[in-house]
Amino acid sequence: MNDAVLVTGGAGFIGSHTVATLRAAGRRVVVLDDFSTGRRENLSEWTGDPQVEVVEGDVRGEVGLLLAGHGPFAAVVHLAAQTSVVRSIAAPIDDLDVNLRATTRLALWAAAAGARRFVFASSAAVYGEPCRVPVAESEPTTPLSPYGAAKRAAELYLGCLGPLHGMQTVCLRLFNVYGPRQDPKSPYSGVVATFLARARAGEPLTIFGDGEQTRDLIYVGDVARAICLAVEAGSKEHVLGDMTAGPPEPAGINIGTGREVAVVELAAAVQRACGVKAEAITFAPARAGEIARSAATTDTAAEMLGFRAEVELDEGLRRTAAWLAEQG
Ligand code: UD2
Repeated sequence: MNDAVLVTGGAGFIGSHTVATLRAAGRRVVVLDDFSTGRRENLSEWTGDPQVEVVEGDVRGEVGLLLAGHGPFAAVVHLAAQTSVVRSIAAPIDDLDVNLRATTRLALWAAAAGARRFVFASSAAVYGEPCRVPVAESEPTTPLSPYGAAKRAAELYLGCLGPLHGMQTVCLRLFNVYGPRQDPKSPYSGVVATFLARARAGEPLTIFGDGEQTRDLIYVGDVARAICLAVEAGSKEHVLGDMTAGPPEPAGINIGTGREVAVVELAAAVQRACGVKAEAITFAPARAGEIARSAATTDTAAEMLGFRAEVELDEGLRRTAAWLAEQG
């Protein structure tokens, strides 16, 4: 049997797009998801596909028992996470349990189970307020939240566990991901999902602060492609530095577009995508702990993975708005 790729959090927003990309590459996929935020509908496309197996379970649980009989696994893509910065501040120990402890346990299990590669969803949050924008991977990491600190600590754990246990580890520092299947209703929703849902409902968009703060907004399909490249790199003539000899340098790879978009600019683009009026914007006080600017350098991803983002913001917004329209 074709060795599988395990995708934790595979029923989630980024996870389900990752399953699609891996299936398109001919991979057998095993999804592990506890369905706390993931949705079965996100996987409905593969109902009856024998190459996609879905296991319900928590990554903090006995993963070896949960996945018995589903291997062998060529690689693990670890996306199951506590994804909210705000929640990590309110409940740092819970964040630590999921984002660091479960990640470390999963990596140890994966190595023992014979997986050759472990791809981890890290975050731009490891940088805190970047010294320079666009921020390069070699810049200092000074996370401002337990979320960012746990992601950075997980990178460090993977960086030493990989060579110790003969498994290649790749940490992808995801910037602001948006696209279809991102939940617009949660209080922790990303700005794009929130803006699109409000614009479609004819409600004003609320900008926190003056709206001059910037983010690097990357379409989820591009992120799923980067993840798939990280799984395949090296096995298909991709150049992945000296990954066969040890962990890649630097410890994480930025996954962004390199384009800095101000929140005011995004609001205007969302209104264009939904055909609503520009004056429907209100301003509210800036959020606490907000960073001013964020954008990725993209050369490391290009060199190590052969990855560059392709979907322009207007096109990504159009696709996301179309998906929201289908949801009714
Ligand atoms: C993102 C990630 C977070 C972490 C962090 C790293 C999301 C949802 N969150 O947080 O997980 O990786 O980056 O730095 O991707 N905004 C408004 N109005 C709204 C909602 C948001 O003005 O209704 C602004 C917000 O103040 C911020 C920007 O939009 O300046 C982006 O906010 P966000 O919550 O989408 O993401 P961010 O960058 O805080």
